[in-house]
Amino acid sequence: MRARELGRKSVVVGDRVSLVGDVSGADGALARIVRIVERRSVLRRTADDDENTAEGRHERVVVANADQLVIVSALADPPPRTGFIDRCLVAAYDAGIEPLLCLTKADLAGPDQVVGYYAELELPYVLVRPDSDLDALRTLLAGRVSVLVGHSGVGKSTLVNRLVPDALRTVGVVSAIGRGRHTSTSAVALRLPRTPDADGDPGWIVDTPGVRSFGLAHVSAESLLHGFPDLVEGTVDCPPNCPHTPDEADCALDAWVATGKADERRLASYRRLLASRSGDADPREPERNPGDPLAGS
Ligand SMILES: Nc1nc2c(ncn2[C@@H]2O[C@H](COP(=O)(O)OP(=O)(O)O)[C@@H](O)[C@H]2O)c(=O)[nH]1
Ligand SMILES: [Mg+2]
Repeated sequence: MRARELGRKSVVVGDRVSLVGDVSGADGALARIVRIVERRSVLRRTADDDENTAEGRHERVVVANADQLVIVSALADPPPRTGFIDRCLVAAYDAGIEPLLCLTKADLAGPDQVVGYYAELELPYVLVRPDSDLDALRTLLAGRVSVLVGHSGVGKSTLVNRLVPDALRTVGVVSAIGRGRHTSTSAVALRLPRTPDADGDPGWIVDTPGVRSFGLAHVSAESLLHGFPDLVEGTVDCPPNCPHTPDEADCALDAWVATGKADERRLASYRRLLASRSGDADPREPERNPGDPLAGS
């Protein structure tokens, strides 16, 4: 239980805490959380993008002390949404944790389209198919705390069950619109099992079934840009306090993509996120970029 002196400060998954009381771990043992150790990283989200709404102002910490954000995206069924991935990259940068793209259902479609979109970034990725061994992924997870995020239906629970056979995460059914069934909502940390051929700490994964996406109302425009490292250098020639919006005639980003320094779809995606934060984006499909399979359909 939480000590009264912690007040309303909440303990989240990943927190390191000090305990007082019976720390034997035996059935019925009672200990009190008296201190939350300073967090090394904080992954946050707001319910909405717009900080002018009540939802947008409601910011919460999802996971503390994570090292890596594993963005799980299917290559098909449901199709990948680069808008969602871009949004996760911003959240990872804001949290100070490293992104890893995990592309599932590689048996159904190839990765070229998605990987090509991120060609200018040093974004590590792994491919997962039902019959693939998970060695490459396990290596990237070893020794760290990794948070898994992804839309439902992408195969996240299937993956967690393969990584941690005791986890017993419920595997859902992908319906026609590509959404699986939601069965639980709170984040849970799972210790990865030791493998015979690897020594050292296999790491932890944190499954976040309730997190469908990251609202970014708490992220400043400047931090938002850092989720797009391929665009950062392009802003050097912008006028002071350039908002980087499409109607800003002197924004240097248009020339940056026109001369091939970055993919124009990335600039469009950045501007869509900027717009969603000020509340004037199309709210229907905020995570779909033109060029994504099924975009606009
Ligand atoms: N073809 C294919 N199907 C997969 C793969 N991984 C998961 N699935 C299927 O996708 C559906 C949704 O999986 P689930 O793990 O519940 O997704 P979650 O909602 O992200 O947790 C299930 O029918 C899985 O059997 C994969 O690599 N390839
Ligand atoms: Mg699931």
